[in-house]
Amino acid sequence: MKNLTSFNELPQITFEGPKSKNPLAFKHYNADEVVEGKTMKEHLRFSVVYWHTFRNPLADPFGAGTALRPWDDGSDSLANAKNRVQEAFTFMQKLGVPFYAFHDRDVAPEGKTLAESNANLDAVADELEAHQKETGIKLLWGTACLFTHPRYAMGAGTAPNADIFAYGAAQVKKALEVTHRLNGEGYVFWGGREGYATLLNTDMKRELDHLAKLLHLAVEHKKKIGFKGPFYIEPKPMEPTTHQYDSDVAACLNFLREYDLLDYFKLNIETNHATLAGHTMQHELEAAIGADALGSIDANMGDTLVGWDTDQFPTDIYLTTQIMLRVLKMGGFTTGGLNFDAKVRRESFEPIDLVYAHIAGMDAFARGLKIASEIRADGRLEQFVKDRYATWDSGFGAKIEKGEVSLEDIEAYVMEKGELTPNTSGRQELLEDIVNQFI
Ligand code: XUL
Ligand code: CO
Repeated sequence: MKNLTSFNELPQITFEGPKSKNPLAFKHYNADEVVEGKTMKEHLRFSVVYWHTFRNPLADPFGAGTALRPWDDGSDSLANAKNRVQEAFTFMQKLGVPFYAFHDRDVAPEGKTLAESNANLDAVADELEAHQKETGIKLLWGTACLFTHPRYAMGAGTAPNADIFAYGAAQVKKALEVTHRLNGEGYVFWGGREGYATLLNTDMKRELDHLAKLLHLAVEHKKKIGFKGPFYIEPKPMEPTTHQYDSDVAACLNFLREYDLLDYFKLNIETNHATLAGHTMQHELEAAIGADALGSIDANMGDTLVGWDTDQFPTDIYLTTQIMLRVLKMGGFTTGGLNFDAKVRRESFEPIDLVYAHIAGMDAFARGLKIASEIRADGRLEQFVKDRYATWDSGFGAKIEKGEVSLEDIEAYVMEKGELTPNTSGRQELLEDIVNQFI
């Protein structure tokens, strides 16, 4: 499939099973296969991102873009933007992906004024709406790009200049309305430049107050226009800022709680952002699930040897297994999904690489789902964790949990019990071996 000029030339990508050697077939993702009572399609809710897949030229800080995209004339014209919609939907259809996601400026060109940008967005939204109707493909979430244009060099919601804040807020208004019009299941806030480069020039408290103000304004507007989907905050600790305020799940939850926003927001958690924050993806998912705030996932992975957001396609089976264990544990996605916020390598510059990359990610998650489900059916891991906390299930532990004892009662209990030693092993190595049995 070299020299592909349009995704129209592709065959429909179908499931051929693990033995297939056809690079244009799924080996594990079988959309209609039922796992734990739902089809794979319903569990995984895959989504293609407009920005990396259709707008990223594959440049890096040391070199120009390499991507060959024969359907794209490289111009910022409205006609080119509309033409791209056609290719994007053909691509998603051939892969059988049910959702997509976009920033306002990915789909439509920025105009000379906000009015012009809004008109461009409306014109492309007409195309998107028509293609959604025709194909049944849905919008997982929309968002406003508040980080590319030079006006946002110092942030939008946290800009030191009130007029820039206002511009950003106006852009959010429009992006939210277009997301609503296209029946988006959710709406994302990723604060790429909502942070600082140096504290020497920054009033942190004031900036945080402003960020919360922007989010409250958006909540008010969402109610006004009747948008029912959740808002998501997407944590990331840095890049492009030195410090991003939404640095990890715990920081986001604290911010949302402090500013009374928790009722309206869940989290959109991205693997490579978790690792940049010094956490595993599992950690971030657990932190969000514990607060009933896991909304959606930006599915990608980083490179352990490279210290930036490499946004690679998630092909690591251990990772996808760990993610799917958590998604199953929380009872599955509702409005969220697995959104491939991932880009092909600069070396993978042909159109067909976009197809291979998505097949790789979808197969890796299909395996993760099946493995996670087997681990759950086996039950040993879950039982181990349950047993580890058994002393809280009855007796004095249960009384502490229920709040029935004071520190005085506890002291008396300990005096009577006498000295203690750890009496259960953590068994990490055994547990890792159990996981390996399924992978
Ligand atoms: C950047 C990133 C964004 C958000 C949407 O690292 O992940 O693409 O997902 O703005
Ligand atoms: Co993302």
